[in-house]
Amino acid sequence: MRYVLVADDDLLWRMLGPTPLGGEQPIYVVPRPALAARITRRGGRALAGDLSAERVYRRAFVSGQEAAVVAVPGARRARVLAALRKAAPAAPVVVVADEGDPTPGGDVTVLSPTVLAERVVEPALERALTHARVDRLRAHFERAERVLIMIQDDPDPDAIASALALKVVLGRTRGGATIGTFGTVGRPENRAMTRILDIDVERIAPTAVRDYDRVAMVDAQPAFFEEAFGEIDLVIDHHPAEAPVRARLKDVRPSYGATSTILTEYLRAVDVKVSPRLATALLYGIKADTLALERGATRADMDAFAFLHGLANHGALRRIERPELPPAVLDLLAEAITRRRLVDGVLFAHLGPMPYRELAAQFADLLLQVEGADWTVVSGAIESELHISVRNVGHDRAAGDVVRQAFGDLGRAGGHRAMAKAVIQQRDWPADDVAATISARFLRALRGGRGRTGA
Ligand SMILES: [Mn+2]
Repeated sequence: MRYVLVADDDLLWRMLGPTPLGGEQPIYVVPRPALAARITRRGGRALAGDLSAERVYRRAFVSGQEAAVVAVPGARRARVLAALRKAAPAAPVVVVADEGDPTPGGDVTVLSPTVLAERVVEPALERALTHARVDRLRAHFERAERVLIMIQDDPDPDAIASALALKVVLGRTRGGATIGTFGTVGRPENRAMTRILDIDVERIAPTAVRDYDRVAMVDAQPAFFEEAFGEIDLVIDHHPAEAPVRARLKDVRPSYGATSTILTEYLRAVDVKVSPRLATALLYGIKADTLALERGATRADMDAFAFLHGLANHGALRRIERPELPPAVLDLLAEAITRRRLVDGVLFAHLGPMPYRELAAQFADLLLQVEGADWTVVSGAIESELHISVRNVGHDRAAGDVVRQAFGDLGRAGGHRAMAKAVIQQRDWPADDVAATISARFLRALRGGRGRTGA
């Protein structure tokens, strides 16, 4: 589609230049031959003629279906539109007009200069600012031999993806920088992510931090760690700052739904090629942190999401999001299903000893598909701890509140609206019949009882 750009000065030419629009170079229609000559000299296409006469438009429109943009001020605009319409009655027309201008009437779309600035000038400015920011951080990390990119203790997809993206932004692919955590990647989806996308997350000791020349932190801030950090080199995060962020360079944007969105903007601003592997990681990071754009996602998150969606490997993403159950746990699941109890819409299942700590959460997700189960409460023991995972399908009581009320006096308990968990030391557990005690306490809390007295 070719565009016909009608203006009585060089405003449109200055803004848009000779760059193709809609796949073809646009043609400028201007009143002064000198301006048309200047546009042609600079590589554009232009026609000069009386903008209020039909003739110039007969030359500009070839098919009559070209889209026209008209940027001519108020008084002369009506005559310009009338002449244009005679030559190309079917052409879609966009008029650039001030908010106060009289409506041009007829079959045209009006675009205010403010909107033009918001859609064209602001994104370009933001991109330029981001470009400058990336240049600064590249310069800061350029000479470092050993670079550490720290993420939280139980790294989530947003953190893992952001760390991988920062490596790419800094031009330090495999081996050039360590993605480090003091903890381990726990949840099965997150383990699947690192395995399927081949991302190395290294467990490091707090004392090892000083072995690195440069330390960056993504999706977290130094104050979030129990271990003391001195001033580090870089923090990129979307959590609100709880304490002044001690870093030479920092980019903290609490309005963003995911740190992956910030890194996606970095990659786009400097035109780094985003591989399917990196796009998949970042897309999953944004999905996980915003519950697929349903929670706390902004315009920026949606833009990044749309950009990454076109580049990601969706087969890999499906395999990550539906983690496989190791065959060894199927017997456990079979037993749990046999011993399940469904009471007032709450499905209880106790696994007994379980092979890894995320299994209770995995089964709680799975069993929520059972008809009639508005809640699932799945428990299991590992090492010295009892883990209780709770899910609901949407309820007027938040899962986190109910779990805190039911088990808060015994150990760590809490969570969000739809998912929560409690972790209790077995020695603090008040009774022998674990399954019966869990259901009694949970139901009492759910029905509004205080759940504080022992079993
Ligand atoms: Mn995050």
